[in-house]
Amino acid sequence: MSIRTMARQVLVLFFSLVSFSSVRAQVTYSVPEEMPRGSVVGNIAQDLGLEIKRLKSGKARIYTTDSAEHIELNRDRGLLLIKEKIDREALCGQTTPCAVHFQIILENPMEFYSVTVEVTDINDNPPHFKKNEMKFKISESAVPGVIFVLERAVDPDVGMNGLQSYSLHPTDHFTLKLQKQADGEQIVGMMLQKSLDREKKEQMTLVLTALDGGDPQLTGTAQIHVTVLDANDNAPVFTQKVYKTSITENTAIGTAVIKVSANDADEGSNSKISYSITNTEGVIPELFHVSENEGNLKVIGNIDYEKSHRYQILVQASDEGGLTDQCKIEVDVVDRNDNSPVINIMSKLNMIPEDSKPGTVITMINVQDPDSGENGKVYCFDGLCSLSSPDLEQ
Ligand SMILES: [Ca+2]
Ligand SMILES: [Ca+2]
Ligand SMILES: [Ca+2]
Ligand SMILES: [Ca+2]
Repeated sequence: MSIRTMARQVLVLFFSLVSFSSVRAQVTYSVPEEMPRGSVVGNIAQDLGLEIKRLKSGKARIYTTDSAEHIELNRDRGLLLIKEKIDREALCGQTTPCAVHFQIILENPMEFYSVTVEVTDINDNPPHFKKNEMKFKISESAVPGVIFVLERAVDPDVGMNGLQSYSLHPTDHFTLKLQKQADGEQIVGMMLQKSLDREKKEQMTLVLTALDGGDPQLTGTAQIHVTVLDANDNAPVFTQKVYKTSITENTAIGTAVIKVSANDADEGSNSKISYSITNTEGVIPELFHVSENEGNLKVIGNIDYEKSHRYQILVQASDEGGLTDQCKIEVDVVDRNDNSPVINIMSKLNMIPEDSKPGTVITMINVQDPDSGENGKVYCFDGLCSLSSPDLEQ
């Protein structure tokens, strides 16, 4: 006879005999989950007031409709014992209280007793996160107060052994934010409390800890990796506010004069710098050009000392987000001896009387040289104005 057929017959007998068999008592026991096989649940003979010989003669046995048999009856000792280790979480999940119900059946005469074994929870599960790593990419321009939802932890235990609280570390930029929903579920979030700065810290790792209330307390952790995305919050900065250099006049077109340089603490296009001359008036744009990408200043026109001794060039550095800085290049022009003296006869006598005395002025001449310094000094010599200057000697 199969066990199933036997069970069905016993059940039929219950219904037919229930009217004249008697339920003497109802017994309840309480055991913690995870007790090892053979552990004593209770002295059923004593608690039901039955002698061991009655258990034997009545062929006392357990009847349960549950296919899993967690408890067994030891007739010789009159004890209920753990047959299979009971996992409260597998048996009842989050339902409380958790109990196993069965009957003890005896024959001659027929009797049955209801037994309830309540299974109490032990803290045998730490809270855990399904994914123990969470990744966020957050712009450094994110405004404090914004909340990022985190993954919740799960603890299959119940009551105080279940999930109780969370903690988040470090808290220099983010703080933990817990919000209870209408349905009782909790939303776990981290709130930005202090602005991020990619230029100071691009990556950060926080640890979210979930705690239960068991004794001892168990915990589970997840790592939160935050990548701070760049915003264009830094303007370019020139390495010098004023650059000074000099060139000789008539410098060949295309000659490099000086290189200016600016830095930008941002990244990517937020730090890509282009240079340009901002003087709009005067001759500067016709004489000088700065290369957009490198900041090289070159001569593109004729530099003439006699027109200007010094040029002040304003150069702007802009990043692609439109932030700028400005510097000044002071270019002194060094004179070259590029002008010969010019002699102009201001007045002269066409005829000289033969008795003219030595020292008589016969011609007034004007000698000019536009060069400066030594290059502009003119020397005149006697002997029909054989003029000489450093120019003429060259
Ligand atoms: Ca737990
Ligand atoms: Ca448990
Ligand atoms: Ca920038
Ligand atoms: Ca930035």
